[in-house]
Amino acid sequence: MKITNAKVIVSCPGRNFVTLKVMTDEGVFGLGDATLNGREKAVSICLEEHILPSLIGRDPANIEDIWHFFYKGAYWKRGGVNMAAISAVDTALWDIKGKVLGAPVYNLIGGRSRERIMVYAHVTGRDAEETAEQAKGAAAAGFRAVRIQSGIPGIDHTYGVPGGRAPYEPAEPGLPKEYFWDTSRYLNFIPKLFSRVRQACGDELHLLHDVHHRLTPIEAARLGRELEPFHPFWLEDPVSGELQEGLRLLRAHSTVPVAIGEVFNTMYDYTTLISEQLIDFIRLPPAHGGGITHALKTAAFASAYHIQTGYHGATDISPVGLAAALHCDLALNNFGIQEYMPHQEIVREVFSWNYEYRDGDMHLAERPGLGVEIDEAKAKKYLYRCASLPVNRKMDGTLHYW
Ligand code: EZ4
Ligand code: CO
Repeated sequence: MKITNAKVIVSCPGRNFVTLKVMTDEGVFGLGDATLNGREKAVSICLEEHILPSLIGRDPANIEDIWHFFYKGAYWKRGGVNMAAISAVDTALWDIKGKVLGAPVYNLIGGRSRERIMVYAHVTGRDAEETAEQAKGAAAAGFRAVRIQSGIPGIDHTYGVPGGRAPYEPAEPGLPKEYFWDTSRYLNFIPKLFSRVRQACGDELHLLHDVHHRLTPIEAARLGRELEPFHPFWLEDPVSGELQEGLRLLRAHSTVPVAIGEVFNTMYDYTTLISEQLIDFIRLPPAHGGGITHALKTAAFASAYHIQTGYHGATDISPVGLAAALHCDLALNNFGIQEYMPHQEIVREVFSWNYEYRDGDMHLAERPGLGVEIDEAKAKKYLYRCASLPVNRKMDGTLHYW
């Protein structure tokens, strides 16, 4: 069997998605998600100019060899753009393998380890009161885990909280918007938010929160310690993850579980974090972390240290990328939880998929390969639109992490 052709499909049904389609001489094709929010064109050019010409002619069965050809062969290893491109190739090859063998991908990587995949919902409010109400509503609708993000007194715009009624979407049309941030107001507010939500929802609902990289290690330690009475399921990206050793400080002061790595791109970003047990959940999803091949290795490394998966699943992961995560979620013993942020209805015009949300869990239907389809004619109708993630400044204008 040979790869005869491959193409990159850039489409914008409500938001931009970059999808790779790999075709073979036997008519079987595979899909991979190459979406990197705000850097879509960089990944599509990387694929078209630097990767696909060397992919054509290879046997799609040899996934491990092809992975290493593009990883080691790039010479400039790692990096978000390169790894998003490699992830898409890898995912498409697993899709092909599943279709050729007539098996869902999860059956090729160990089979079902569980009946269902616990997901967490996104709960937001303009203030603590509204967030608590929304959390109660999500629990009543069947969710057993919710991520709580709230407007903060004295800060005009907060990460994760939509301005109007539309669902939250991180990238906004045009060039990056600039927002303002105040760490001390944030730190004073979040324990009050947790207290209010616990009061409204009781003890059982799992509560998660995304700090979105904004604290220093010692600030994160303070927050972790102050949240302990409310036993969060996790604190996500409490610090920007570049300084892995920084997490030692948080660990020394708090038992709050920590999730890190949605902006990472290989297991090497995790070596200190995992081997010193400085975190509890890995966030790096197959779509950005080297596809299914490398995600399995990262998960195996984590499993030796009692660390679980909690894959990133925001709307900038396409249905193809989310399906790749769900196959791993179903098969891995050290699965923890899966993020679920539903795509807009319009996304169904272009993609169809085999996963379904029901009663707090995601369920995967048994279809060969990944189980996701793309309608190329419809995809063409939705032209790429420039959109950017915002930047954040401290109140005095200093550029900070967003
Ligand atoms: O800001 O995916 O946990 N989820 C997140 C996301 C990220 C976006 C960036 O593209 O942090 O909302
Ligand atoms: Co996050």
